[in-house]
Amino acid sequence: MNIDEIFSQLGLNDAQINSGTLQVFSPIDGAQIASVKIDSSAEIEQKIDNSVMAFKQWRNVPAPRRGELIRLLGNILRDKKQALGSLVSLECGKIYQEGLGEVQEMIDICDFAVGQARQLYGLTIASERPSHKMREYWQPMGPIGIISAFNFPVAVWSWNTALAVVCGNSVIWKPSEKTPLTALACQKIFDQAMAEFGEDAPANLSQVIVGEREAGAQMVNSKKVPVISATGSSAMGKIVGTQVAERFGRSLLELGGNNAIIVAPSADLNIAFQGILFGAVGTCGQRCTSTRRIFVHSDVYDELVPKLKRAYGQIKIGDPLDENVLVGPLIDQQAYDNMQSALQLASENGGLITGGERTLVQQYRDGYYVKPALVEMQGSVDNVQLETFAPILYVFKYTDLDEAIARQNDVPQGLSSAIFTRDVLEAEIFTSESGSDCGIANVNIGTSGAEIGGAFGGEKETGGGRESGSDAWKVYMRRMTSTLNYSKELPLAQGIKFDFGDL
Ligand code: UN1
Repeated sequence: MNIDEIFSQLGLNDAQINSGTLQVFSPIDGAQIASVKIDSSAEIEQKIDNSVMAFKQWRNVPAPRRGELIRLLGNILRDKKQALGSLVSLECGKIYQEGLGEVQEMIDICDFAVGQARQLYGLTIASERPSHKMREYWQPMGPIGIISAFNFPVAVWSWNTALAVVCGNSVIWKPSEKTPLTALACQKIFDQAMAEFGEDAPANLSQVIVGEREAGAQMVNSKKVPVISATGSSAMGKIVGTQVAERFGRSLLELGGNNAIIVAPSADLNIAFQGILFGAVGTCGQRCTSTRRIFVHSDVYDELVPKLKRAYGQIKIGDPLDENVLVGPLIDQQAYDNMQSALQLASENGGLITGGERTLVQQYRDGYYVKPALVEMQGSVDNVQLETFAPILYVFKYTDLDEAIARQNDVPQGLSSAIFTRDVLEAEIFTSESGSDCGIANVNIGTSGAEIGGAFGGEKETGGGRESGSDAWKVYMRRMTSTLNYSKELPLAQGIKFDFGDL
């Protein structure tokens, strides 16, 4: 599918993609593929007001009917999977298979949310008073602000939107300034679902704000937006979380990871090898769940690590739309520079580096293709604290499981983690209270590629938020506790007597 076909299948017309000042480049070759209009501050304010209006209407539509809109959205995504998957590849550089996978995550969360629309359950609670009932209601919150990153330019929006919408909220989305085209395409798809749905869907139920950091900040600081869901770096999340807290808003933060895999002596090394490779080099190391560190037991180190090094030397790097390619480009030069600085530091600290250099320079002068780097850390450095958003895998040796778990946990971030072991005791320890401290702790599965059915997110500087599956829907709703008296008396809780006598 060529670029014009992609745009036309996704309904992106010339006026939308060639009429603004925000230039959009494809990381494939650095060529400009569009220039889109940036929203002014007044336009953003208007969109926020529109969202409040849409919310006031939408909250009254019964939840199962709201689910119908998301069912339609999922169906259109099924139809447009190839086109949207291609645009994801074109705009953020991930390989086509992963672009398709990302759209599949959107479809999956839509299916999940449709079911959820009939399950917004609250508890009924036994009252301590006679002839009283206590129950919980879950009510919608209002406009939900979504800030997303370039690396999952569409799935993260859908995790938030599918649930927020069935919960009765409106949404406003500020995508990464590096990937506005996929956002505009999603808006088109959403509009199509709205048109098929009928008149009870209010205008502006979902809107996109195009802009840079200040555009997001305006939404973050608006009291009209009660929930902000932000995905990106820990540095960004610290600012967003603080600003939202200052106005007593609610934030859902999904920030950096520094994810590790432990390879135990009993591991099936064949699947460990595959899990490590996918986690470390997949998406060119630009997932928040990418594998950044491995702790390999000394008994299996000499079998596994040389095999990984050989694979690193052979991995097919190139145009992400070529189906033989496994590793596409980094997003931009900045990402490349950051990678080189991290490797420089690793080398100064005695790290033994395989790969890491730029490649395909002749072919793509403005595309930043790199050989994934594997760094064997020896000597005194027994951990790496910083997340670099690039394919760098730090390899460490260990001998004692408790010590490996302690090192795995001893970083500021707490997103994803994994152990490869066939020893059931080790597996249980890893997922116990004294095991991994991350939001995700897998056994015989790598750190990346989570399914949408589980709650997704992590602890510490990862921000503590959970989105997508399980009961993550609750973050988009407020809990109302209601006690109802069906007697002719007014007994007080805690047995308090408050006798007025005869007045
Ligand atoms: C992200 O990188 O921001 O678990 C999200 C995964 C994907 C989501 C990653 N399902 O790798």
